[in-house]
Amino acid sequence: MANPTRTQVAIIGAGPAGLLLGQLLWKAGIDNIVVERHSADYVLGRIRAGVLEQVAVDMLTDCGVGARMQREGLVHHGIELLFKGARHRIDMQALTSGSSVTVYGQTEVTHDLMDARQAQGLTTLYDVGDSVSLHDFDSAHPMVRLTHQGQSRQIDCDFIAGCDGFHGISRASMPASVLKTYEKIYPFGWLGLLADVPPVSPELIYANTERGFALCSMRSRTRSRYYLQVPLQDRVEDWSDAAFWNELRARLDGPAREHLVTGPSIEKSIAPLRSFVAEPMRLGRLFLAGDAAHIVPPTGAKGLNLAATDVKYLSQALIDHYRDKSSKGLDLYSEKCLSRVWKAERFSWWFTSLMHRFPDTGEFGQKVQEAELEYLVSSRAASTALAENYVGLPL
Ligand code: RFL
Ligand code: PHB
Repeated sequence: MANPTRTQVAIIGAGPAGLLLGQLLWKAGIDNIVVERHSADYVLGRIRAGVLEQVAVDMLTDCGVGARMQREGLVHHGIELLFKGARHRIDMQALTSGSSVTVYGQTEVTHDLMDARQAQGLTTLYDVGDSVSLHDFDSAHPMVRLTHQGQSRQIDCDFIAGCDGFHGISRASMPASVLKTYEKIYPFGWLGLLADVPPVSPELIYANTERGFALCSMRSRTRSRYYLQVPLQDRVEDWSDAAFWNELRARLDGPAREHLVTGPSIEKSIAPLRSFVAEPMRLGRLFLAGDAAHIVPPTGAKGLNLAATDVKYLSQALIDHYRDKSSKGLDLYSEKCLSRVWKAERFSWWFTSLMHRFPDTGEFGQKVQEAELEYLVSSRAASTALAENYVGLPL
């Protein structure tokens, strides 16, 4: 084995949570190493989130990686809800005293963070596969072992940040006896398609239709991202581009149908929908952040944003530890994160329940859903509740 390497914080996972944490710590002079199961190209090839809350935008700007997002990100002041064939705008700006969201893809966020990390000469060990194991995080001297480019490596550190997503090793390394998990699986998935065609409308359209949910989103003025609710059994191979466009068209209203521009897909994938929380988010010197600790269904666009706020709390707690020798932030980390996480879980579950067709809902459930949608767009109080959750609750 090569000589042990020493760093202050070993970060597992080079997704947005891990890379953003690395950037914030570097800015504060805290040394860190990121280890990633896959290659950088593989990470960038996963098409995921598209909507950033202002908190996430501010974090990226403050840590010096916001320039391209400021230039290319699209600021959205509202969203549209489509049901019973008509569209209703939720004016988030008016309902929340001026808040907005920024449409800028997770791929771009990740790209900007990877570029910054490389320019700063920071160590990222890619392609470590399943070799990572975490040790002694219940002591003052945690360590990470892995194999990189055929060589066994040991990283001695003060802390381990588990930013390795839902299927990572970090949560799995915590003894089951100390973890309590909460989970809800939804009886459908989202089929997503990315294409270089102009978006059907300037703002996002969330559609509840007899044929199921649809979402019209975008990555830029020339690149669209669309989603369809599909049964869990569907496989992406079963969906030709033509079948996707036909089904999307059938779920839109007249004007959108007319404006829809179709084209070859760049990417197509199916994601199952899940709500999940693991408590606590810390054990000794191992801290979980982002999808490693919690999953929300994508309907509320909260997953990446929650990862960013976890990282905000964690970076601040680590900075306080090193600068002021204070352990308060570290001790409160799990509690502070979970308070925000559960509010986002509630919102994502509620918005998912409102916008999708559920196989077992029955006629009564269907009528109640319609009544709630009508109430939502006709009551300022109800619209405000949607708007303030969508743009992001205060920290
Ligand atoms: P990630 O992005 O999964 O990154 C974890 C990284 O850890 C690596 N890894 C390991 N590395 C080393 N050793 C191991 N043993 C490892 N195991 C795993 C993985 O390879 C990976 O690179 O988690 P992170 O950083 O916490 O980020 C979370 C976000 O990716 C996620 O919450 C969002 O994408 C969710 N999400 C959305 N969030 C939003 O805020 N707004 C949206 O509009 C939005 N839309 C979405 C979404 C997620 C979707 N899918 C596919 C689930 C739309 C979709 C369709
Ligand atoms: C996306 O653009 O990928 C996206 C946007 C809003 C959502 C989910 C996904 O609620």
